[in-house]
Amino acid sequence: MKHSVLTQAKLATMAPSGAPYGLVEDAAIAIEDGRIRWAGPREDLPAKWVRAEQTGLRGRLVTPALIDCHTHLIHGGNRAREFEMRLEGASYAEIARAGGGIVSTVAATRAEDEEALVRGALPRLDALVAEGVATIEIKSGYGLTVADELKMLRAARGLGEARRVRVKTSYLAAHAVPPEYKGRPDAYIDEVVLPGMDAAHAAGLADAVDGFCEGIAFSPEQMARVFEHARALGLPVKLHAEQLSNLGGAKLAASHGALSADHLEYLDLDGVAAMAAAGTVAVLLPGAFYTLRETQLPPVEALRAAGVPIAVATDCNPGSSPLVSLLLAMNMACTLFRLTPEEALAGATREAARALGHGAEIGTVEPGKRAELAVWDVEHPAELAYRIGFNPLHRLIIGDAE
Ligand code: DI6
Ligand code: FE
Repeated sequence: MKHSVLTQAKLATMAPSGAPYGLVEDAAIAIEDGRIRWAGPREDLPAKWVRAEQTGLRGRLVTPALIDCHTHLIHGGNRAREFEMRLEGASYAEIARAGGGIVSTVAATRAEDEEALVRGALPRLDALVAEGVATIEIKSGYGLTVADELKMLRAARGLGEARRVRVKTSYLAAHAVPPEYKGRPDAYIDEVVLPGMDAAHAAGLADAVDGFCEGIAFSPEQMARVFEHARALGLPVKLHAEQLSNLGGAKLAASHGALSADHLEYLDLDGVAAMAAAGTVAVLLPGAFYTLRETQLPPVEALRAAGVPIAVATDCNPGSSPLVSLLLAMNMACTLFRLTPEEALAGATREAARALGHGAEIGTVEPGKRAELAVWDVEHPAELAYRIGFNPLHRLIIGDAE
């Protein structure tokens, strides 16, 4: 049995204990067989752990390892040219209608094989892991044929094998209508999205099903068909909703018991209430808000008042959020959306775990959960969201302290 004890830690458990951040000033954490067995004030450490091998952390801050619960990490090419076009005045929707946007990344992604996709994504994954990320969600959605969507999902799984990181995949064939189905979105759903979902599910490649509900993508009626199919397979759903306009996507997602509804700048009170009732997590993506120079703010105060859990993620993608830093996403969530630093850290740990349907296993430092911890060279947890472009990670501990 492998066991060890971390001591001299300042511990932010992020468990809802009443204390801000669940903070314990002089803490000890006992780890056995990859799980947290005990965490609390050092002076209360049970006798059975006192004799175990101890690692002193010299007062460093320990938090749950970070979780990036919404990324498009796997993709071919980049969209720096589109960045230039936006600076010349074109809007995201105009570029999409002109055949740029998501569809241009589709061409680049179709052109790469699985190995090239993994190779291209590894530096991005490494940047996130270097900041303390131990779990990452990765979507398909740039293949848009059955074979290319499966290729993306296999590449995502490949990343999880290449690094010590947990990858949760989302099948996002309902991301855009590919050029060969232009004007025929329902045929695309029937001929690609639904059969591809069956194939991804049969191969164990999809942990959830996602979609983009928007004027430039799929209507609520179309997404409902996709969700019904997912639920018949027993797959949880989530949705890109209310990013550019309000089509009632969050409400639709909530009515299907969605794990999360993401973006949400145009969410209305009806949608907030539906999410609260369903326990659907609001995933805020300030990197896309920033990149698109959006001015409509997500209704954070209403989400809070309704008790909707709020997560924060990078949305790392080549178009609307070329952001490869979860710490910076946390900072932006505070400065742009007025989250507190505590909410931002909860959003990248506890609530991100819930958004992935994994809240029982990860996201807080509590007995029974996986021992996945980030150790930081900071004095207070508010520092994690406070600095811009600085990485204070000391080390990531996954499993038994090594
Ligand atoms: N909303 C987004 O922000 C990403 N996908 C989506 O549905 C953007 C994807 C892209 O622009 O490539
Ligand atoms: Fe996204």
